[in-house]
Amino acid sequence: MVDTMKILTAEFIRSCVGPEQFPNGGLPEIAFVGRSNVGKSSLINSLLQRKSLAKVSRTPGKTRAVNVFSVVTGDVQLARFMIVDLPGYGYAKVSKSIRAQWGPLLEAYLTDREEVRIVVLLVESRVPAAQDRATIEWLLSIGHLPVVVATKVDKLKPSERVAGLRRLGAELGLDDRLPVIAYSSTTGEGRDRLWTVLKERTRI
Ligand SMILES: Nc1nc2c(ncn2[C@@H]2O[C@H](COP(=O)(O)OP(=O)(O)OP(=O)(O)O)[C@@H](O)[C@H]2O)c(=O)[nH]1
Ligand SMILES: [Mg+2]
Repeated sequence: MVDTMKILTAEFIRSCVGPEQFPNGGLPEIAFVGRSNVGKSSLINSLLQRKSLAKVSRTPGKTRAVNVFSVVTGDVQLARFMIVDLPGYGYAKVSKSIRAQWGPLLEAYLTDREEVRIVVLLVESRVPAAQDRATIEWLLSIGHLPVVVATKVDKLKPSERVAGLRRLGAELGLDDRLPVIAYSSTTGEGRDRLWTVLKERTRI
């Protein structure tokens, strides 16, 4: 059966530049992390089937705050929740002062909030960053088993796909607990699979 998620409403709530601005509604939160330009905002739009809810940019470092969206779906398990678009890490061209500001914000968000139910880590299919592996280790160390998504799979040639995704898993040090979900925001590939995994993870 195709597990298509019906999105009833998806709204931008707030752009937080400090922990005091994080929402306090107590709803479960699904956080999206990954390096700058990996495709986080595009994937959120694709998942929610909204064209430009989250701002997409060719310039890495576009999302500099913690952007929160509220979502209502037609699904009983995952009916109301928040989607959180986190600033991308590891982009050298952004000024030091801005990086010094968002690093602690990202850390405060991921370590201190009980509402964070699932962390989705995005890595680029063709170019995993050295930092991605360190991020996985850090997330595990603070108690989050991330859902790992390989973005922009439309850029892989069909002939490179299987080997490419396998190599990616190996480079990231992943095992059976952490399968990689191949995703393309351009074609919508992986959308149903990712929703299925998110629903499984929130079922307690
Ligand atoms: N071909 C292809 N391009 C993509 C895909 N997803 C995103 N892109 C492109 O990658 C660039 C960055 O996308 P964003 O969604 O803004 O990336 P981000 O991770 O939110 O970036 P920051 O906010 O800077 O951290 C844009 O030019 C997108 O059009 C995809 O699935 N396929
Ligand atoms: Mg973004």
